[in-house]
Amino acid sequence: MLKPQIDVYMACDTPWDQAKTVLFGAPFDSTTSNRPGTRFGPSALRRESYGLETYSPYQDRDLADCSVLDSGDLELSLGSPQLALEAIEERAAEILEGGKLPFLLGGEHLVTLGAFRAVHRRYPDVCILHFDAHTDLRGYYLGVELSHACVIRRCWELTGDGRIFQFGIRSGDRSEWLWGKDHVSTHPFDLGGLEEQVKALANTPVYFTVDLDVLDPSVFPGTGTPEPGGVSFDELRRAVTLVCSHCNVVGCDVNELSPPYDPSGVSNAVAAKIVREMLLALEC
Ligand SMILES: [Mn+2]
Repeated sequence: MLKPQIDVYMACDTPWDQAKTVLFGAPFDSTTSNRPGTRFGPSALRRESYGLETYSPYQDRDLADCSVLDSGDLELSLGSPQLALEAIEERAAEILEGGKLPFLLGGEHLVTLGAFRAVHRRYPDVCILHFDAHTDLRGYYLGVELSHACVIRRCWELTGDGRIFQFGIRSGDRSEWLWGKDHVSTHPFDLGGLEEQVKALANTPVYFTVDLDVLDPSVFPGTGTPEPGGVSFDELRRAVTLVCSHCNVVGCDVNELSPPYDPSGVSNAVAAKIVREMLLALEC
């Protein structure tokens, strides 16, 4: 069920029939292990978007010329990851059935699994490009399978080996790194190797998941599990633009903005601007 809509991301008010890309929020943070608060991410990001321009001088494109609908936030069962994921999957499937691109705003990273299930059903050969500080490859975390720390492992159960490409990773349990060597492709510490990977995926549908904690915490402190040693804003901006303009992106998400941990509000602006650059690059 969608909540009554109050705000939309700037200029993203295209009617459903004409929309090519549909934003939807999943304000869910129930499995967050360190610092909760990402449930406030989608609304903070929308509000902050009004402090930005719709025009991007980087891409010489304007959101006012794009066909994006912000369809609001899902009303999710915060006590049940299973039910929350089902609701996210159902919404992503509706958007795909309408011939549109689902663009999910988290929430903690577990929300990716809901959207990815729907995308994978429609595109069984889909690959994942995954930007993150963390591997998220645990089999279980604190005794549960449905955890933000396990989300990419759950996605791998759908894709199988050789279809997940991680970038910026600089944290994980030793067992996750060892397991990952045999099953996924992990580019540690930064976004090096992305251009080659994008070229290699030219004819493949791609699900693109951006955990904003791939950024250095000095740029982006507003997140649940900050991990020093991350990339700069401009490195991430260039990378998301490359992926969104050159890959066949069939679903994407931006997650892990947790506004309470950045009283300056700058993290909200960082997230809103990354979303703007992604939307503009996807539409071209
Ligand atoms: Mn992370």
